[in-house]
Amino acid sequence: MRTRYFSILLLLCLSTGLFAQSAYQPTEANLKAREEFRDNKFGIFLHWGLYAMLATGEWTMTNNNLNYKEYAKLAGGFYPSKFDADKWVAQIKASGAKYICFTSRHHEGFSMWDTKFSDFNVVKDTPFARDIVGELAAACARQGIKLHLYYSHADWSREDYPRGRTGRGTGRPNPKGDWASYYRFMNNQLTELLTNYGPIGAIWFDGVWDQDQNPGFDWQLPEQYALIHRLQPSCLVGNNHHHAPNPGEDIQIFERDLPGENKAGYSGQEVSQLPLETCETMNGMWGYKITDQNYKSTKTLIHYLVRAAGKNANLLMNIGPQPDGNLPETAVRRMKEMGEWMAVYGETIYGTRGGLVAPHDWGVTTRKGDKLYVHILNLEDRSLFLPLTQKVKRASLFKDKSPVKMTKTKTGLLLDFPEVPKEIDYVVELTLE
Ligand code: H79
Repeated sequence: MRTRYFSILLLLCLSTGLFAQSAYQPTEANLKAREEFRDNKFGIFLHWGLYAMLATGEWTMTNNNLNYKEYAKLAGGFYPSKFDADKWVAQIKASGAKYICFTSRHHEGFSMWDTKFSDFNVVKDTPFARDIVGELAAACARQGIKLHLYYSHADWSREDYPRGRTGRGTGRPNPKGDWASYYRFMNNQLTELLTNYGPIGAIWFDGVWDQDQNPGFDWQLPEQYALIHRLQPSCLVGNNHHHAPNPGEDIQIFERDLPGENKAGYSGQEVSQLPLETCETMNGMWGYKITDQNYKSTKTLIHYLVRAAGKNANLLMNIGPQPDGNLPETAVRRMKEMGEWMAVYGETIYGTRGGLVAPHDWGVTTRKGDKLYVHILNLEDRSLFLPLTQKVKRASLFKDKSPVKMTKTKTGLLLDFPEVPKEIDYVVELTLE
């Protein structure tokens, strides 16, 4: 009996010891990068790979059960003659975005950089033979914008990737795969990405959900995250697994919903204290879809950005570049218009944190220093009551600093406007005591 207790005790000590050893402590550099990430507020997501050529989105391979050997032949025709990384970066910067998140390798398994660890890549396997991640990284560095890299955990082309919920009809033999080989492959690739392309702002994982129904499957994430942090301590790790964050992750990602909302169905998870980011498509698809011209209006896009900021989250807005290498014209126009708005109102977004008043249908608040910005997005009245108990020194219209009438009540503050707010975002600036 005694020996049994002893061994249980020993086991407990061992396991807590192991746990303590692997517990993630973000470095100073990482914590600083997290705050910069929060300050940046707005990024542009780019989904680009061979799927652009099929022009039906990035899930075509699995949705149409395309054979992986046939699919690989697309590479031989990949020649995006108009691709100009500097032009992309300039067009993206015009939106006011402070970072770009680029798909280095999506679920199709094609690598968009010069990788030694798979020939199924843009340099070795296409007539284009240019390192797209490399050109983009150089352009980002030249123009002073951060580069984040999306990296898929799931892979529909590799024979060593264990079969998951998706990509089941792509003809790969051996459903079991070879996990050790695949894990090594991913870590080798991540090492390349974090060694050869300068500072990478974040690694943005996606696809863990593919093994959700394989009981006991272990992605060995802590070691992979530790590798990333060892190579670049300030590189933020995010994972779009649709669950609450795991140890080792630096940001929490939401897909197609603002934190705390779950209209799309991927976001029932709790909202953590980590920096938050929500990604959304500018039309309806991530990868280029030729029939989808249903772009959100500039007003809707700005509202999404403002509502994200009000919830203390960043917006990562997606564009699917065309197979010819250009960004779609409508997307470029939307970015320009967002940028024109940000040039005026950026002060009320960048560097702010979610404000003191909870988000409402009428809008949100953001806060920076002694300023509380009231973003009125949807109001049919000439007045607005804020349940705000902090003392307010002054209320003015952000755009021209003209005074806004305010009346203190027992439970808050009543603002009166000369007219019903009609603008995209009617911003009232409150100066707090
Ligand atoms: O890269 C973009 C998309 O290709 C990828 N993530 C964004 C950023 C993505 N596409 N769809 N989804 C994610 C939704 C995932 C749906 C899921 Fe499922 C529901 C994953 C698990 C449950 C689909 C249905 C896959 C398995 C069942």
